[in-house]
Amino acid sequence: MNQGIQSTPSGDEGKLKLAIQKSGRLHDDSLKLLKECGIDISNGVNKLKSEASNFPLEVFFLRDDDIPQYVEDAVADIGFVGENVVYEKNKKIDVVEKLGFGKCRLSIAVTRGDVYDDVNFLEGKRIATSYPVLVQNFLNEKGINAEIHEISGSVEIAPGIGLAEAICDLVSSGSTLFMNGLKEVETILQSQAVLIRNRQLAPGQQAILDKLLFRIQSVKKAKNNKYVLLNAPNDNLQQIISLLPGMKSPTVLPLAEEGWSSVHSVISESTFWDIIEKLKAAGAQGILVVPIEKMII
Ligand code: PRT
Ligand code: ZN
Repeated sequence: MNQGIQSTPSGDEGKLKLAIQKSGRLHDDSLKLLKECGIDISNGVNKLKSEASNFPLEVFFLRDDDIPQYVEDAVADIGFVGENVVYEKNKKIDVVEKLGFGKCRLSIAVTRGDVYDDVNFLEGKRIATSYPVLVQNFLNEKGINAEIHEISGSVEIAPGIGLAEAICDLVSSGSTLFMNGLKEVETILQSQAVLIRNRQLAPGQQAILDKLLFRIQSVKKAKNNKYVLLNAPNDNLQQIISLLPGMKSPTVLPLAEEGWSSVHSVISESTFWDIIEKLKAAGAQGILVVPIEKMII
């Protein structure tokens, strides 16, 4: 539904219009990401739109389901929205960047007592979902015929009230399925929030998007890395340095105490514990691990 926002096809080349969720699971993280990118947005309750005070960005607050259409129609130039919504709506827009929040999966679940060996269980069954397009694609891929019942909310109660034998819904912790006596049997999509864009941005708007993307990527890199400071005995310095790749190579400074050095470096979250254990084994002491706010490479 158009909530009174008018499309401006000619656009304002000096400004980018971003659509984010008005309220719900993606709202706070969308604003947090903008803040981490150094962009100040005043977020009044019941506000339809807001302007950044220090970046050429106008933010529209919308229902997540409407964001792909608004971006296709150029009412908004870009949007932050879940991949589940993007692929269900299938609009003519481009996905530009994964944003690292709103992570969940779209899964098929059946009653816990059912014996589910494989996807053939679903043949001839009724599946309740708010994602009919994605479920139909999945069934086609697997060569299964099943009846899809589209419902807009509380999908998890469908088997209990005799509406369907299976459901397909978003899952994060799994507790909603558990509380409703269901078990997850197939994951059809892994999803997170992504940045989408209109396919015909003016050059000025593309330049603003590039700036925003540069900031988003710096924030994401920083989150995936830690700054490490440690004391190393000079005897083992080479071994310790070889464990620490750093952005170029680690910084090594002499300590006041003879025979010791201070080593500084950046390590990635994914290899963090593995490397820390090896550093300890190599004689590193006083290891400090510090979060990084931004990382510009
Ligand atoms: O009003 P509007 O239409 O904007 O909001 P909405 O009610 O459609 O969406 P909202 O705020 O619930 O979710 C927005 C987006 O958050 C989704 O489109 C997903 O991209 C993402 N997301 C991440 C989730 C979840 N995790 C999630 N767990 N969206 C919904 N859920 C629901 C799920 O539907 C189920 O009811 O949470 C329940 C399951 O959670 P667990 O933790 O019990 O497994
Ligand atoms: Zn929605």
